[in-house]
Order: sequence, then C-alpha cells, then structure tokens
Amino acid sequence: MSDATEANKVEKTKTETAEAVPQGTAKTTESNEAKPEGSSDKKKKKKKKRTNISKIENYFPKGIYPEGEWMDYHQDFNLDRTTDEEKRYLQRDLENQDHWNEVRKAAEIHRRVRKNVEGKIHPGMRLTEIADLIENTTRKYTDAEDLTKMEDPTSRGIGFPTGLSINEIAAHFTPNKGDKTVLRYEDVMKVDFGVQVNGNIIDSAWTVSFDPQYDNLLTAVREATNTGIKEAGIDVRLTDIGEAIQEVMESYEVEINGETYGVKPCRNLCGHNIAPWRIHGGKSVPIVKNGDITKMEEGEHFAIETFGTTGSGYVTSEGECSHYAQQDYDYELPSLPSTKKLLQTINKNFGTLPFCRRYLDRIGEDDHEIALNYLVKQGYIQDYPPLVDIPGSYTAQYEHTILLHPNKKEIVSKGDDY
Ligand code: HZT
Ligand code: MN
Ligand code: MN
Repeated sequence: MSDATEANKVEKTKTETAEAVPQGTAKTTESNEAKPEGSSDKKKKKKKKRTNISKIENYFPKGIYPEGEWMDYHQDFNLDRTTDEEKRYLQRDLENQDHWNEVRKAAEIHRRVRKNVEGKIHPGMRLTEIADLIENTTRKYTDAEDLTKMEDPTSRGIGFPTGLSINEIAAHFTPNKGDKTVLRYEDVMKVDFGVQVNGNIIDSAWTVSFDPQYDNLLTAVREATNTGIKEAGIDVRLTDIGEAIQEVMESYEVEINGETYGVKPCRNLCGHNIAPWRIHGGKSVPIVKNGDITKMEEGEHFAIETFGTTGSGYVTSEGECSHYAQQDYDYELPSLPSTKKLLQTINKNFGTLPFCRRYLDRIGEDDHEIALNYLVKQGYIQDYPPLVDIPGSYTAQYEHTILLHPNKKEIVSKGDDY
C-alpha cells in the first residue's frame, strides 16, 4: 500500500485536535494542551469536515510545545567530553530553552498542517488547490492570515513556498498564477513546506504516491534520510553523512512498469543548515560521498533531506521559476521606481525568507514579472528554478529538521506519519 493510501485510512479515525506528535516523544500533558476557546463538539449536518483551526497558542495555553524525538549521538567522540566541559554545554543548552521552544512551536504547526492535508490530497486535484490548503492552514496556525495587517510580516508564518514537485521534478516547483496542473494517480509528488516562528524555520518534506509500484522508491529515500539523521552529530564530517546515505539509497531497487531500476541519490542535491530567517546557512549536507570534511557543530539546526531517483541522479534547472529569495540587505536600492517599490515590498514582507510569485500576487503585487526579473538579473534576488532529472524519471524526497543539542540530537519535526 502506498503512503498516501495508508494516510487516508489513518486520517479517518482521527479528529481535528488529536495529538500530532509521535507516541513516546510528546512531553505535553492534558493540562498543557487544550482545545481552542470557542471550539465546541456539537456536530454539524455537513458532509465536509469542519476546519475549526485557530492559532497554535490556543491549543497550548501554557506556551510549552512538545519536544521532538530524541536520539543519542552514536559516535564515541561525542561522549568523550570532560565533566566541566559538559556542564558548560548543558548550561548553554538550558539558556537556549526559549529558543528551542520556538523551534518546537513551528514543528508542532508543521505536524498539524500535514496531518490536516495528507488525507485530502487525491488524484484530480489542482496543484494550486493543494498549495492553498497547505499555506492557508499554516497561516491559520501561525496567526499570519493577512500580511498587510501584521506589524512585522516576517515575525511568523510560512517559512518558504510549498514545493509540489512531480515525477522527474525533484524540488522547487510550486504553481504560479494560472497553473492548471492536476495531480494524477500515476504521479510521485514531493510535498515540501516550511513554517517559521520568529525566524526559526522548520523545513520538512515527504513524498505522496497512489500507485504501490513506487513503494520501494519511497522506502529507499525514507530510509536514506533516516540514515542521514542517525549519522548526524557534533564534529561529524559532512562527507561521511553523504557516504552513509548513498550506501542505503543504492541498496534498493524498484520495478516500474516491468522495468527494474537501482535507486540513485540525486548527487547535486543536498541538505543544509538553517539560520534565523535563512533557509540555508552556508553548510551543505551531501547525499553522496563528496569529500567535504566540514563538520557539523553544536547548536546547529540542519535540514536533513535526501532525494532518490530512477533517472540519472543529476538535476538541472528547468522550466518557469516560482521560488525566489534575497540574500542580504546591505545594498543601495535600485533607482528605477517600479523596481525599487517591489524590492521594498519584498523586504517588508519576506526579508531573507524565500517567497514565490503567488505570494506577491496575494499582497497586491500582481504585475511584478518585469521588475522581479530585473532584480534577479541585478543580483538583488536569487532565483531558485525547478530542479529536474531526466524526462520520464521518478524522484522521491524525505526531509526533517534536526537540532544538535550538546549531548543528544532532537528530530524536531518528527511525527507519527514520517
Ligand atoms: C532554497 C529555496 C527555497 C534550500 C534546499 C531545499 C526545499 O536546494 C544549500 C543546500 C527553499 C529552500 C531552499 F525556497 N534548498 N530544502 N527544501 N529546498 S537548496 C540548498 O537551494 S541550498 C541546499
Ligand atoms: Mn524542504
Ligand atoms: Mn531543505
């Protein structure tokens, strides 16, 4: 059975306010978690399920959010610290509790959003509908429904555009205005969305398929990502993580329409560290052995993601771009008025967070094409076009955000779904 079919079955037995955290990992108690004010259990005679979602604070009146799944570091050198050193590390970790709590808040929203949508994604749906569903649910939980009414629109909300990348498209596709793409039964779709609270971004993704012949592809990639997570740790070399991921990924094969394929990693796609309001903080986590001896460090946030493919294992930039982000602010504004105005709007609403063209449409910048292209050409803004393997290939992705605490790591976005 495919993941999505399984999710459908599970979804039917659960209610809107059900715990969205894995058993044994949630530290929240009943007294911490509550139903939102004004919610009631009276049944409406409507066939459609109610979507009585409100800001996440209403479900957690004490403001303490559940921890993710804890995992020990398995490398010896992580246990090798002196007592004094360890005390200092633990002290620093304690001082960071408010920070970790904000990251967990974003992660709890991510789990709840995906729980709300995974059972609703079905063949025949337009990608715009799926994106709206994910993004509007994120907006409700983060209390960021109307950016124009927020004092600081970058203080909470969507972390980056919802990736809905189908088949040979591995990443960075989201529909632009007018896109009519419809999800089909035979498709393999990566759902990659982000939530941010105070600039703390949760970046997590899974793969949706309906046809069970892709199950081995999905399993290969899920296990490869889990391997990357297990391998991650303070002072671990990035190349060693890539090597472990590659070994697991390549141990799988998948039969599609009578043809057998070895599952390959997309060797030029990577995980990455995450910094405040920055989806990539400068370190890349390879998914093949690449010789990069850079190490992970204490306190870092990483998005561990892997991509597997039946294609060439190498992606290129193809097709119309939807994703954009600005790297820095320290520049002189362009003089051309239309361009200057667009850049100021982007600054106010997204800062350095990635955005897509639909988000510009939504805040009234619907005639942005020329100015946006100019800003990219001039280097103010970076474009992130779709990343695509060879035609006819199938790619899958799984991704989690992890925190490297002093003596253990936390898979903060872990849920009971993946
Ligand atoms: C860029 C733009 C976005 C970061 C990874 C990724 C989706 O491929 C260093 C390593 C959202 C994310 C990103 F709008 N990218 N994670 N989830 N895409 S990346 C990258 O550009 S930079 C990997
Ligand atoms: Mn992602
Ligand atoms: Mn990522």
